[in-house]
Amino acid sequence: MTYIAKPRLHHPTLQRNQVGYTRRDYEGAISTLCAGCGHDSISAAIVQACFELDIEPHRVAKLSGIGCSSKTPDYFLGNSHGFNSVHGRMPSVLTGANLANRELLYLGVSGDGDSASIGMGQFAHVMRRGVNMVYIVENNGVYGLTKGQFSATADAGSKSKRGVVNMDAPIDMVSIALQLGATYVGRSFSGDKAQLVPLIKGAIEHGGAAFIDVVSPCVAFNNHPGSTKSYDYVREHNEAVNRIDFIETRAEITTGYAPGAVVDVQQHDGTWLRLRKIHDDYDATDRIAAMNYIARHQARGEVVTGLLFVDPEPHDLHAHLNTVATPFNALGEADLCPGAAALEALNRSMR
Ligand SMILES: Cc1ncc(C[n+]2csc(CCOP(=O)(O)OP(=O)(O)O)c2C)c(N)n1
Ligand code: SF4
Ligand SMILES: [Mg+2]
Repeated sequence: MTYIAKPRLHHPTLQRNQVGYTRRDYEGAISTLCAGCGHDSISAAIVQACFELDIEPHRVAKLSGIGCSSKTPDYFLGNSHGFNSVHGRMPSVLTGANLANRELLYLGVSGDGDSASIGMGQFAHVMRRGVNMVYIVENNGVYGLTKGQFSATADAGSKSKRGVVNMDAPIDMVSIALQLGATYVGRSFSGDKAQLVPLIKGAIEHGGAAFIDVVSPCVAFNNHPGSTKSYDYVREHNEAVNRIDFIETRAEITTGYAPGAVVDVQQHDGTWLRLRKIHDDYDATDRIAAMNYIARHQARGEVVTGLLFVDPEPHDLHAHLNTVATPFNALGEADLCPGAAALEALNRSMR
């Protein structure tokens, strides 16, 4: 319950990271979600990724919409900035915050209802504009918070808990993100922390629009036979194309893999993504091939996971708009008010 405060005491020998924080410093309030909800595992993966990357919590801004998934930023990174926006409108609030201050790490957390139903338009534009962020959709195929209606990601033919069959075609968030130009696209499963944590770490270091679709079963409304977003279905149909290791410097890269078994991709900030191939024919740097591969396997009912696409040289919105690097709150009066002559020149140029 949220009114029960989490004890702040912790064991004095708890491991600290390079910036002096323990894992506890990245946690938030006690979760009020249902026991076993996939969303809580995603929160734990975010905590672990930020702890391991030595991120200072005050450098992070968490943004969300409305839903059980959108409540989760209360349960991690309790010392970071946070804004719980309106249903489906997180992307525009995140875009505005990012434009005002590019020095924070923007973490957007949303649900399949929040992003693929009411927020589809906003989702599309934040991806195509290349906003520098980590955008996570906690995808359970239903509106969990409002008691289990099908969302737009529910597969056609899948059944609700009451036996109703969904007849509408599903929206595949990963395919849409790829088509819209996202430069880092992954899919994972809340039950696979070994895959999810490095995917989040790679996304944090990416420097462009990074999107991760995480299948996250809703134990209250969509975890029964007939659901394609249940723990059992995803375990049985999970087709991982690669395993990603996040490596901070080249010096840490060790070999020992057969030639062709791994691909090392350097991101623009100097970090490395090591992709251990599971499917030889999968190339995570080829956008069109990735879209084809995902569509073919999806038609067979498989859930393709892993790092599905990465462009190691992303361009973000600030580069497109040629914005000033200094955060707005650090600009002085002279920068913000260039004077009457400058205004007159600007007005003249528009006549
Ligand atoms: C404008 C508006 N319309 C509808 C709602 C009702 N509503 C709240 S959460 C939600 C769906 C949430 O689904 P999802 O984003 O998938 O989150 P989940 O609870 O499944 O994690 C809806 C329809 C609302 N809060 N605001
Ligand atoms: S209703 Fe579903 S999505 Fe919401 S907390 Fe419970 S299990 Fe999670
Ligand atoms: Mg949902």
